[in-house]
Amino acid sequence: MLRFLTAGESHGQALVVTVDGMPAGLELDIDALNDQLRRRQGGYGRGRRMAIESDRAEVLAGVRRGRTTGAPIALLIRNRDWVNWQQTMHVEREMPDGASGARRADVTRPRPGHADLAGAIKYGHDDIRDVLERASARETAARVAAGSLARQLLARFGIRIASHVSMIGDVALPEGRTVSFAEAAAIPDEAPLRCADAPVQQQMIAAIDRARDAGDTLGGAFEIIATGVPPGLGSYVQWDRKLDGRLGQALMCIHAIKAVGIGLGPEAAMRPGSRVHDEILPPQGAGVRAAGPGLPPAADAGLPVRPTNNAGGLEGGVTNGEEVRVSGFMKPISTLMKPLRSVDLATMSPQPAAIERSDVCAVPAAAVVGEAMVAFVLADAFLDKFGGDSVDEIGRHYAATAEQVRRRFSASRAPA
Ligand code: EPS
Repeated sequence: MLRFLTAGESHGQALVVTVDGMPAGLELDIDALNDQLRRRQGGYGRGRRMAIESDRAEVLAGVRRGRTTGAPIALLIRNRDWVNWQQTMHVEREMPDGASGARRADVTRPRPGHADLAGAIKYGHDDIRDVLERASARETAARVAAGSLARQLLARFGIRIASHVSMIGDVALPEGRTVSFAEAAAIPDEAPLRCADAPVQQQMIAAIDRARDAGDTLGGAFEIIATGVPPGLGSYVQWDRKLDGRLGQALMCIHAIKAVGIGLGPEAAMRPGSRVHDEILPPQGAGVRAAGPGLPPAADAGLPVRPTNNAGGLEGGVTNGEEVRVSGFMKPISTLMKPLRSVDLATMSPQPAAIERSDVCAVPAAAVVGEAMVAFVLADAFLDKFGGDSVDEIGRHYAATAEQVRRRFSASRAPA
């Protein structure tokens, strides 16, 4: 239903993204969208590039007088670094007159862990720059822009998304420490690593400093929490409709993500069933709870109570009305200032891997990208269930379903 495609090279002119399937009548908050772009640029451990960029989206299509029209939405994010790269990245066959920046030598020594080697083999490139420019995580700025549109649609129905960084290298939140949605949402965007625990965050910063001093890099983990998610998104009836599978894909396809967990994640495999599954208790009053000021009734009002949420809000690939919790695990960035062994593809001789300007750690940025991807998948599943061509139409369907769920679990049916 909802889909997006991006284009753009890391040091090309711009990133572009087309979002198709957004309903008509959504008020677009461009400042909120740009705030998300700014959040993605932050985090301790980022490299010098982020001092050059100051990402802002320009809306080219699909919005008129501040509202979506139902047409595809096209957004453009310019690369400010382009002025430094025109001689290397020009589109024209010959170098255009007046092209600025430096003419850089070909990249021929693939970095282990990066798309460099696999991409050069696949597309037959001699200059690995043809691979790395598109494989770069710069592309995630476009995803955050697309995700922000999805997020604005979800917010219209009381669904909100936050994240926090739970691990950098081997420095992690203590075992069993659950971060509430409110806690994650209250972490200031300026917090160096957006970790919910200040002393742990200090240790994480020290770990990044040590890695930088050693010419090394660090990965880590983050958790995305979505609250206000109605029950019934996704389905158990077919493999490609299971929402946990779709969320897994949405996080796995973020650069450098190597594993995804839902709720307890891998921990669930180590515990007996009695310590994994979330018990079901009778509903506690079936009052109609508004999803927020001026919003329709929450679709989870009056549901049976779940004392725990180890399932991360998903059972059988279907949302159960609890918070959706998804974690992403990121490997360390592949560009090492103290490079690993590689081979020069021009000569096939052993050589250290290429060194490109890069980040030491980008886990906080990946968490913001994760929020965007989760928002996008949730919005798609939301439209799948409550679909319509305009926000008003979707709202009517949503309100009717919420009422039906509320009646089903209403106090009159519950034992005294
Ligand atoms: C990246 C390398 C660095 C990062 C970049 C991703 O860029 P540069 O090579 O220009 O220093 O800063 O991330 C971004 C530009 C971004 O916007 O996130 C890489 O090789 O993937």
